[in-house]
Amino acid sequence: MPDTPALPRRIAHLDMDAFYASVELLRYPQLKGLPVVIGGGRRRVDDMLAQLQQERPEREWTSDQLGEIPVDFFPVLKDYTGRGVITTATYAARQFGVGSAMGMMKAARLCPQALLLPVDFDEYRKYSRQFKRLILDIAPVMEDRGVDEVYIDFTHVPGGQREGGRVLARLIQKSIFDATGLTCSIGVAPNKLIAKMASEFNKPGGISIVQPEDLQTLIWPLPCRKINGVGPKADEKLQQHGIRTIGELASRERDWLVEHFGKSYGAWLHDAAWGRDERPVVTESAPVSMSRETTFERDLHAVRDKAELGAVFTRLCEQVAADLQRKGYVGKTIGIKLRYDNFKSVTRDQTLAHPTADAQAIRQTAGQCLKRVDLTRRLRLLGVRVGALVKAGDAANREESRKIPPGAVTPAFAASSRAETPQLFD
Ligand code: TTP
Ligand code: MG
Ligand code: MG
Repeated sequence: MPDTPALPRRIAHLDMDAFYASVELLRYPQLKGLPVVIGGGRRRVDDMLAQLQQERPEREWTSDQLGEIPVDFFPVLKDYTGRGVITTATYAARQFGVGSAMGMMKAARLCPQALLLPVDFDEYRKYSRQFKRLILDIAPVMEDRGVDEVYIDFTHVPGGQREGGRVLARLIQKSIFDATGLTCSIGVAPNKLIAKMASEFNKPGGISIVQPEDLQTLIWPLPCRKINGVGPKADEKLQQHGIRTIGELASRERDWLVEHFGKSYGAWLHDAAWGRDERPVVTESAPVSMSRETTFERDLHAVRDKAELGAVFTRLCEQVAADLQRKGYVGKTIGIKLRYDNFKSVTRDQTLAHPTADAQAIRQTAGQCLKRVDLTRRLRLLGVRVGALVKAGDAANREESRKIPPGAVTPAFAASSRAETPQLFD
């Protein structure tokens, strides 16, 4: 008997559609189809109801009537002033050119009538956990890639090979929609790299199947930037060499790419352009962030207890850095958390251009965050957090780690951190 041939690898990438906005529309179905953007403060539903009660006292407003709130009660983008940034926008708003990471004032010029809703991370995390649980019930080999996306290994799942994965993808979409009312898009391909690109092909609500023989027709026409791991810097450099599409990248000799982009990144670019990627789907859920915090024996004051606070702060940064290095992660969102003597907490974060696990770099950025909080009150707790983690050796991260070796502090960094340290708690 000949051996049964091994099944071809079928890897899915699933990404929720307009995730934060779609979760908001579950509580405010009256906004369906309208341009809506999510951003600005973290106003709570309770505050909104209180305001509603004040402005429209003719009836009682409770949290189970959110769907009855008149559309004209919601704030619109044109009335917004400030420096807030949009986290995401509904597809109706995207038609006006509005999207993630855009400043809200700019978005207001493009789509003044868009409704503006505050972010509610707890709610998004709740739905995030729910849709991932639903997937795991159907396909057990799943890799968590953040709040709204996962990779799923379809290879050995019943139905996972049928129509290239379309049958299973449809089942997962239906299961998520029936349980939550949320839609997602799925790409199924021979590996993660292509699956990630494919999930974007038919957003929202799409399924895209890519077979190895589709490389030339479906992948090569795309701009290099669509490769997860080609950032703006690498893309700019590729363009300087006249390489715009993945096909143009594929036509370059591997040696040429190595010569111009370094041994590791150059070789990786070549493999990526030829659709080669052997990374497994890793089920162990990767941490999203790592943090250290400490509650003081007695409440400390930023000026009077400056030395003590400064030392604690540095130690927390060193501990987080050590945690990251031990577990092999780097992260680029550096955050702080304070709790005041009145038990009110505040957090601030700042995102670096490159992920790091370096204590000094963390200390420097966390210090910047500290400048953005009120330090006149006494503090009872201080915490430092590094988020947006990626594995230190990930392909997606190679470009950065090549430019900034782990642990290295650029001269600019070192100089500014020297200048800033003494003023931190002033
Ligand atoms: P994405 O999956 O990139 O975007 P999306 O789900 O809103 O829309 P799409 O249909 O194109 O997938 O990001 C998931 C969530 O992460 C998004 O809803 C909000 C948040 N986010 C930010 O807060 N800032 C950002 O710059 C981006 C890109 C996303
Ligand atoms: Mg999404
Ligand atoms: Mg996503």
